[in-house]
Amino acid sequence: MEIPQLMSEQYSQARQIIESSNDIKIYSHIDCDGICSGAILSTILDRQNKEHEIEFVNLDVLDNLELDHELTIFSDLGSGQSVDAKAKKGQKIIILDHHPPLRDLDYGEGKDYTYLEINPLHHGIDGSYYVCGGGLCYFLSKEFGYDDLSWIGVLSAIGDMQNTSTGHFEGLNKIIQQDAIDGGYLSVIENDINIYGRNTRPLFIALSYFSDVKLPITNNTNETMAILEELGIDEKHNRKTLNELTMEEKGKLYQRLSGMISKVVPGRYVKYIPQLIIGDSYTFIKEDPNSFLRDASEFSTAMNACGRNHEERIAMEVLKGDRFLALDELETVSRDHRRNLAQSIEKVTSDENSNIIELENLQYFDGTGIKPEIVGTVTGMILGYCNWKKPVIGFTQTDDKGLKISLRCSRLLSYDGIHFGHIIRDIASEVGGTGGGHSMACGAYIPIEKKEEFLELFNNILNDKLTN
Ligand SMILES: [Mn+2]
Repeated sequence: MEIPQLMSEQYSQARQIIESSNDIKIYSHIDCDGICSGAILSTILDRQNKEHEIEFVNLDVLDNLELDHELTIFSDLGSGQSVDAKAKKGQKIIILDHHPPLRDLDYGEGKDYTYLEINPLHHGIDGSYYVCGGGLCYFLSKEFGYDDLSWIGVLSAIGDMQNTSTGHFEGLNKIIQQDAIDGGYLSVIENDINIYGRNTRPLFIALSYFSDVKLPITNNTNETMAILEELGIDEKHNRKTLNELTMEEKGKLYQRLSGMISKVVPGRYVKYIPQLIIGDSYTFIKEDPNSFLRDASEFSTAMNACGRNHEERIAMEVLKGDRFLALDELETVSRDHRRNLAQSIEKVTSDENSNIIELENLQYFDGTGIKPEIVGTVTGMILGYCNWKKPVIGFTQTDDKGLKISLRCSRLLSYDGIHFGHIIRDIASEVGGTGGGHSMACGAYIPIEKKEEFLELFNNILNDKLTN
């Protein structure tokens, strides 16, 4: 895939708009993709000697926003919000977003302010798999000649889970990946074993988190240690990590894992087993070999930890190159975040029978007291304690009127064609809320009194959709 002609013309317009502006504000999203987007834009403006402000925000602050700057840039958000409702004559707006756009490509024509929206969906490119916010910002940096930011584009796509359905990058993401490889920033091992924590987590622990299917090793480090010993991979239990394994050892591990999985999954899922274990791995080769920044997945987790704890600036400074003060702060945020998650999980799982409630087609838990920002991550980790054949839903209160809902499910359900992001969007709007997201990781906000109705609708809509 190449950048379509019209889109590359938009990039050269974006460059001209930036070059002709001096008073600039950036709004970007609070997740890994949004933080990467902000870091790329901020780096471009630094190098152009352009004063700028940057703010990381949730989507809900964007409608009817007061625009106080000559140029306002929106990244990883903006396409789905009416960000120009209060645009004044002569002001300029650039949007770089991959979410479904509300407005057409020619929307800016005939306005008394400048409106430029770069969205892959306007050019027939899927924004879930082929390019995300950080990637769109990278192509802008490339327009300025700053190819060295390619690795941040790769990181954003990992954070945005653009590779989850195939285990590889495709479309425009493939161009970014190649730029990062050519620039000497990235090494990719194709069809590697793909278990989270490759660089810093001992393999016997990493394997125990396997939760797409309930296996003997799930949440059981005695079992993972026994298997690694039996396979001759980690006989002395010296906390080997996945990236220390030889190809031969990885081969043995693959055989064992796929054997275990094929024993427990229904026949229709067997063809998806390789996708659960295999995927390309991404190493940032300029990072310290022992650092969590070295593996793209672990790096993106740290970015998200900052987003969840409103410390986006720390994450951005690390991306912009600060590997001293900001990196120390990043480690502290990550550590506190992990402790917070562990405590929340302990609370939900301590009395398993009463806290996780199983319905015919789904299971849920009341996560009251868990911060709304982390309930999604917690829900994902709870999956390992649940029936993997059904999605798991976690609830927590946002205030006295609202509930935040998060849903996570086994990748097998999404490979099988269920898109929970679409389902949750429809059901949330049916009960007067909003929702959406990825096929296997999504969420919603609903009025607190609609909880029972939401669960009932959700349970019913899944009739005949799941293999129980
Ligand atoms: Mn995004």
